[in-house]
Amino acid sequence: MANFIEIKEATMIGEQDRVEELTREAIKQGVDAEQIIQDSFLSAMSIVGEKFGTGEIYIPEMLRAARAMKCGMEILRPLLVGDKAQTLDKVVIGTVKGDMHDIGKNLVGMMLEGSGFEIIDLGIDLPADKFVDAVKQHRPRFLAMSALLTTTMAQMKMVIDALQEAGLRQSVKVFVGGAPITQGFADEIQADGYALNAGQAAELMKRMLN
Ligand code: B1M
Repeated sequence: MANFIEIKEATMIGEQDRVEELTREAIKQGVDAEQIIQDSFLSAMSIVGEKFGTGEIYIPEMLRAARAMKCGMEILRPLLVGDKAQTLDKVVIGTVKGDMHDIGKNLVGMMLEGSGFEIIDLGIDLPADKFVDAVKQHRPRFLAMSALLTTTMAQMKMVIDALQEAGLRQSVKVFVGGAPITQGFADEIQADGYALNAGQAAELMKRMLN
């Protein structure tokens, strides 16, 4: 039986080697990758976020936990991404300007890739023109933006406006997501879609293709 609690605790305290070892063990035991993400990694990040919020831990600890989760996620990547038997369409994805958070964005990218999409990951801290250039260059069906800070979510609207100005708004479906983002906010900035989590993003985009 996989020890979700042990993986969670090792992630919280940022023990990368232990996280890798336990994640490999869990895979060998045939545990579902998405269950490890849900019950260990996301649960760890949620506690880390709470502890940061109450001043119990500081940025270095939060960063260590994030790095440990990333290591574990890399081990799970092949299981999430699969063998890419079919390619559905292109998705350009990135985290908006001023925002360095990329774990959620990476997870969304992996789930989309696993669902058959071709992912063009632009990275983090992206000004609007980088998104616009990528849409011009790659002509994707979807543009997915991630923001984790209440101070950076407004950047999403700036990207949508910049797409409009460049005459590209109608050529791409804009999806937004991230912890502070809501359906209401997505409607307000006239995004085409909002997803609460990575699984939902993949489902919604697949549905929109039909
Ligand atoms: Co930051 N941080 N952080 N942080 N951090 C939060 C977000 C925070 C809530 C913590 C807290 O105070 N409790 C808080 C934001 C408060 C707010 O704005 N209201 C916060 C803060 C304040 C900060 C700093 C400002 C701290 C400081 O410097 N004083 C700073 C900002 C740096 C910057 O970006 N400019 C900062 C820095 C960092 C680290 C660098 C240390 C690190 C990030 C490392 C990294 O990403 N490489 C970090 C971390 C790890 C967190 C927490 C603990 C965890 C975030 C995470 O990775 N979660 C976070 C607390 C929390 O979220 N509970 C916190 C796991 C991830 C899988 O979930 O990203 O939400 P998430 O993604 C989800 C969904 O949101 C959705 O799908 C994913 C799951 O399936 N989703 C999408 C995400 N993007 C999507 C895009 C889509 C669709 C769905 O497109 C269509």
